[in-house]
Amino acid sequence: MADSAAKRETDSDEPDDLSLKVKRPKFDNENGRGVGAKDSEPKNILSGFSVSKVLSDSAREKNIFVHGKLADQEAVIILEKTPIREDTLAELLSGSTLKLELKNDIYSTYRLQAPSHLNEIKTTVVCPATEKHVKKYQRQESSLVEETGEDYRSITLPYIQKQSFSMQWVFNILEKKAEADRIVYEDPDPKVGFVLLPDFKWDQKQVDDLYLIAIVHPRDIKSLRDLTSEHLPLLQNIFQKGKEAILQRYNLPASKLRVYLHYQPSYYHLHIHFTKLGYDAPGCGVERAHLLADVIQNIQSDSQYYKTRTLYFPLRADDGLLSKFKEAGRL
Ligand code: M7G
Repeated sequence: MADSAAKRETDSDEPDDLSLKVKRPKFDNENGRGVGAKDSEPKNILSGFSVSKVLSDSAREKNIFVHGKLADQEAVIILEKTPIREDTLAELLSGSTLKLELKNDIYSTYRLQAPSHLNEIKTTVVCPATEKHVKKYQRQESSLVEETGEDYRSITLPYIQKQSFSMQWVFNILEKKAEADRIVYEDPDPKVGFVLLPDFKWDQKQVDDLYLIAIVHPRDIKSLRDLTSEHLPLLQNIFQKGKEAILQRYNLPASKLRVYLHYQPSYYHLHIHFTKLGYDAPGCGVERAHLLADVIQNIQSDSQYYKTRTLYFPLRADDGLLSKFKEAGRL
């Protein structure tokens, strides 16, 4: 089993020290479909982006999701301000320019202009984006759906077989055609193996918002609904080795991790989310996240647990699956 990437990068015992050694992310090539990664882009491909609509934004999370066109293709871009890192504080304070805004008694506010390398915006580009991508990022009301095992077979399964997102990016990772240099750990076994790597939501600059995903090697498991006791060795392997690899690489013990599956996921190829406990990761709420530890126990007590149980999950107002539940009189 390959665990070449899962080795300690420093001998320090301090998680924060280790986080500073985490490798920098790299972007894929310009049209977003490429499989290579480069340290720097030769030109700013976003200078030609024309905005059609802001899909959502958040002053608190300091991000914005924008739909538009990039070289005549539909695109979604996500811009997000990144956390201020303790290890850059000294440089930030000494290397910036400071403009006074107001002074009143003991209080003063300033605008601090940081050196450009400390003032980056994490940018994600989806291009060409499908209508489904645009909907995924559009801020919308959600409704909680109640899905019995029978609903899954008669409503959800036929829908996801026709409508789900392309899984090309997943296959590129499994086949080392993309993001190969980002792999933290791999067990190549075709039955119980998986690839563990940083989720593209994580910029890897600090462990505070650590977010990795484990993508399974078997290609026939769509989601939680497919899991039975046959998959226990796979799930236990991911749980055990994923936690070990994260301890080795990021010095973060299992007790600081939230390890879970989404139901419904966006991508119907089984994958497990590893996020840092305390980080309010998108989609970690009880209406969508199922702890891997619970999943394993539930299957141990009943192999058919996830085939038969009623599962609850939120669907956005314009999700086609919600219409199917309405048409079937289930909402
Ligand atoms: P999900 O539960 O299917 O859907 O998780 P969600 O996106 O609604 O949470 C898929 C996970 O894969 C998410 O956490 C995504 O951020 C992540 N992800 C998606 N894509 C397209 C990529 C990618 O190309 N590379 C990496 N590393 N992660 C991705």
